[in-house]
Amino acid sequence: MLREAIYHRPKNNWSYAYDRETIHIRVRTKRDDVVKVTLIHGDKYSWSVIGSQKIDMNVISRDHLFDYWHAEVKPTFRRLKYGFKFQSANDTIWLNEQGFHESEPENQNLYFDFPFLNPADVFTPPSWVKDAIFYQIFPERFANGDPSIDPEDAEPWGGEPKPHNFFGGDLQGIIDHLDYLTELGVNAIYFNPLFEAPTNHKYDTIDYLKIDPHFGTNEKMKELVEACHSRGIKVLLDAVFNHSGGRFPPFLDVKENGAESRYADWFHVREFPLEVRDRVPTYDTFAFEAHMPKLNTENAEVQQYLLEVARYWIEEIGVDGWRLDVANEVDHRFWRKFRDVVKAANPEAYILGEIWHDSQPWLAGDQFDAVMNYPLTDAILDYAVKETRDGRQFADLVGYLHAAYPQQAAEVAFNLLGSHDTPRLLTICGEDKRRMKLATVIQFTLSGTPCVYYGDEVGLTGEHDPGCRKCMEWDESKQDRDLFRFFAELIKLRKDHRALRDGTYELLYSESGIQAVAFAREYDCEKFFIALNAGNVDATVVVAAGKASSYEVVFGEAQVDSTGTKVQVALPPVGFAILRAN
Ligand code: ARE
Repeated sequence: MLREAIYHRPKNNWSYAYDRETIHIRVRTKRDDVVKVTLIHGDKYSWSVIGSQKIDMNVISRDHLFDYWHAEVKPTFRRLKYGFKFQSANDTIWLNEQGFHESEPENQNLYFDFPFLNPADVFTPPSWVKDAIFYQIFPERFANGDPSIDPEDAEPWGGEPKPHNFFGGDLQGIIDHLDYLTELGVNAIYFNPLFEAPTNHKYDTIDYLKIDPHFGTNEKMKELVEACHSRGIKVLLDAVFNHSGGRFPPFLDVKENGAESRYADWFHVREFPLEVRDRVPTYDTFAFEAHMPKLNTENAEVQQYLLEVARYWIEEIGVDGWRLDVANEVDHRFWRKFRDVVKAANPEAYILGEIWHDSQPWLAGDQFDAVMNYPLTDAILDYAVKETRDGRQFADLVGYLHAAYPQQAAEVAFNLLGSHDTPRLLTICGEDKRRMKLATVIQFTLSGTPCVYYGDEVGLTGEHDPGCRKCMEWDESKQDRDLFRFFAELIKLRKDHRALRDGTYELLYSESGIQAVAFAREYDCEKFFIALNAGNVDATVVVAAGKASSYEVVFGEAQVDSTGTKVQVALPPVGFAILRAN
C-alpha cells in the first residue's frame, strides 16, 4: 500500500456537512491500490462507553493517480470522531490524526474530529439551481425591440461585431423574444452587464443603480423580470464589483481632486496623480485597463454602496441572483458580507462567481453557491472536440473535478461550453456539428447546471471576443433549425428526468487510447446510460447490465444488444447515445 498517496484533512472537500444532519467523509488512496476502506467513527463524549461504529467507504470517483473514497454519516448528536482502516491484498493499516498505525488505535482523542455540525455553517445552494437550464444573453446583441433608444452610431442588425460598435440590442427586444426562450425550454437567464456604461459590453459601470439608457429603464427591467417570472424563468445579473468604469463619478472626482478627493480611498491608488505611464496606470485596475479602476472593497463606504446595489436589484426589481465578475480578485471578507445581504434579501438567490481555476476557498458555504466551471469546459472540449484527451484522460479529469468540491457544490456547478469571453462552440468545433452535439450531450448529462450561450442553438459562429458577440440571428431561414431541435429535445429530456440532473454519477467505461466513454446517472428507480464516442471510427462499449431488462435509446444513435449480464452499445463515429434502463 502506498502510504504517501493516502490523504485526508478535515474540512473543505474531505469532511463537510452535506445538510443539517449529514456529514460526508472522504479519503484519497493511490489508484487501484487499496481494496477496502472502513470508516471508524463515534461520538467524542461517549466513545469510551458506546465505542465506535464501522462502515465501508465507496469509491466515488477516480483520476489517473488516485481513488477517492466516500462515506456518509448522520451522527445522533451532530459530532463525529473518526479514523480509517485501509486494506490491500497484503497489508492492513489504520490512520488517525497522528498518522499511520499497524493496529487499531485505542485512544479516541487522537482520531480526526468534526467538532459539531452547526446549521449556520452548512453550505446550502438554492435548490432551484439543480433544475435550472441557463441561457446567457449579451444584451447589446440579442434583439433590438426599441430603435428609439439606439446609440446614435448604431449599425444595422447583423453586421460584423467589433470592439467598439453598437447594434441596438435592448430589454424590449428580450421581452419580445421570451416565447422563443420558452420554446427552447430554458428556465433561467444570465445577463451580461445591464447598467449604465459607455462600452458595448458594459463592464465599465457609470451607475450601478441605473439600467443603461440604450437598453431601457429600471421600470422596463422590472417588466422584464416579471415577464420572465410568469414564464418560470429566473434572472441572474452580472455584478462588476471588482472595478468600476472610468466615468464612475467617484473615480472622476479622484481624477480631478487627487488625494484631496473624498473618494480617494475608494480606489487602490499607488501614486497621484491618476495617469497612465508606459501603459501602466498609477492605480490598480482590471488587467491594465485604465478605464476599469479597481474598487477598494475594504473601504466601508464602498462596501455600503455596493451592498445597497446588491440588495436593490434583488429586493426592488426582483432578480434571482448575481454572477460576480472577476470574483477571485475581490477580498473574501467583502464576499462574506455580500452573501449575508443577498441571502437576507432573498434566501433563494443564487451567487455565481466567475473563477476559471480551483475555487475551493470560495465554495465553503460562506461566499458563493457555484463558480463558472471552466475546468470542465476544457475537459469536454479536449475530449469531444480537439481529441487531445482520450476517453480515460477525460473520465479521469471528470473524476478529479467531482471529488475536488463538496457534493453540493458539484451538484450546482455552472457548466458552460463557451461564453462572451471564449470563441463560440461551433467555431471551436471547426463547424463540425457532430462534435458540437457530442460536447453538448456531455454538458447536459453530467451533474451541474448547463448554460447555453445565446445563438449557439441556431448555429452562430465567431472567434474570440469580439467575434463571439455577433447579433442574434432571428431570420428563421438563416437559423440552423436542426440544431435548435437538438437543443430543445436535450433540454426537455434533462427537465423531464431528475436522474439526469441530480442523479448519482458512475463511470462505467474508459480506457487509455480509446475515445469511447460510458457513464450512468441514477436517481431512485430511474437509470440512464450515457455512451460517447469522440473517435472518427465506429466504437462499441460493453457495460454490465445491472437489474434492467431492456435498454431504450432515448436520444442519439446506437445499436444496442443486451444479452444477459452485458449491454453492448455500438456507436457511430463522433456519436453518442442516451439509453434508459427499464
Ligand atoms: C478587451 C478586448 C479583448 C482584450 C482585452 C485586453 O475586448 O479582446 O483581450 O480588452 O485587456 C470586459 C470585456 C472585454 C474587454 C475587457 C477589458 O468583456 O471585451 O476586453 O473588459 O476592457 C480573466 C479574468 C476574468 C475575465 C477574463 C476576461 O480572471 O475575470 O480575464 N472575465 C471578466 C468578464 C469579461 C470582462 C471582464 C472580466 C472585465 O467575463 O467579459 O471583460 O470586466 C485564463 C486566466 C483567467 C482569464 C481567462 C480569460 O484562464 O487564468 O484568469 O480570465 O484566461 O482570459
